[in-house]
Amino acid sequence: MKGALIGCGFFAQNQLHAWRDIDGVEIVALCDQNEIALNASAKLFGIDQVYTDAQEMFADGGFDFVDIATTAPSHRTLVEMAAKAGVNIICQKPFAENMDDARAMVASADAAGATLMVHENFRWQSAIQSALKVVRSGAIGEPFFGRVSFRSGYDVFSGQPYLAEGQRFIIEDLGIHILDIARAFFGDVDRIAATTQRMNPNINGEDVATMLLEHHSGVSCIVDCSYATKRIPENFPQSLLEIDGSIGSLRLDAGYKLTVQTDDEITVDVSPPLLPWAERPWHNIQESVKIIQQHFVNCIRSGSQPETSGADNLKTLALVEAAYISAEHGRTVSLSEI
Ligand code: NAD
Ligand code: 89V
Repeated sequence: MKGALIGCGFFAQNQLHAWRDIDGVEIVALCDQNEIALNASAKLFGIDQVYTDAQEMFADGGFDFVDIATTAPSHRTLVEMAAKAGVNIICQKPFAENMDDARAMVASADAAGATLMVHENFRWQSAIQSALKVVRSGAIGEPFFGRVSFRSGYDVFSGQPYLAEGQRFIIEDLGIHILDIARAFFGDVDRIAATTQRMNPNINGEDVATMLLEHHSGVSCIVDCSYATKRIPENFPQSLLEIDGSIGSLRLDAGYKLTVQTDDEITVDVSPPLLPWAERPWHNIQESVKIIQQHFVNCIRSGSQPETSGADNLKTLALVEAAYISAEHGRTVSLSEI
């Protein structure tokens, strides 16, 4: 399977490493408007076919899928270009800047018969997958309460300076992952209420968000995110879980400790492996990149829909929109409004 990648920036390096690890896949073309970034990645990964214009890359073709690793403002144009070229698509989160764009992108891939998956990787982290396996097995019974929590003081702005610039920050960039984890455990959401705060005076958007989700399944779930939390040890980038079920409970605590409590209590270490190209503390995210990309390849090979397909991700993106509306207007928002 041959692929092309657009956007050779900060995070794409992980994606390029992970593609190299996946059997039967080769990235044959690279594109970036920034020639310095383009040439650096081409040299590091030994890729000869390079473009500063995505249109030219699609016109030349020679690949079965495209990996879109640019930031959100370019996603709609690039996804529609890829659909027109008839290739399968994996696109980074946030999938789109608004729901209209996101719906149009899903429709364009559907019309072309192309697989469209969103690189929404947090639910694919191995510690989260271990917890999902326990809950889906019924070991704690029917869940009725959840908390998915991400609280950190890590400086994300030095690697990703654009995160300090937007009017929106933590829900759109990080909360989107945490909301998606809540969906993976408890399914679709009927209503959401959210508050936001900005603690860091040097950024434009909110860096704290506290959300209450009412799932269609009846589960109440708190999703809380902060990049203003000073704590030792620093937990970046771990998502922590607390889930209460009818016959037991589950916790994923800091340090990747997974505890399942029924009549007995069992704690296991679900630390992610440190891949040869990975670096702490990012290794948790880096490993999930390989897992999600492998899932994309498996789905294309078997003709099945990815779990985090474009269509599925509309529901995660709708939660982001609803959370901002809720925080702005101080009211509970029904997802049917979005
Ligand atoms: P970045 O700014 O470092 O890199 C983006 C690159 O895309 C830049 O080199 C830019 O020149 C290029 N680009 C932009 N528009 C283009 C176009 N139309 N054609 C060709 N090249 C174009 O950004 P980043 O930090 O690598 O983030 C990229 C995406 O990855 C974002 O959507 C971000 O939210 C996401 N991200 C995801 C995770 C995760 O865990 N899933 C982590 C970090 C970042
Ligand atoms: O995953 C992300 O999108 C990153 C980070 C973990 C730093 O928030 O931007």
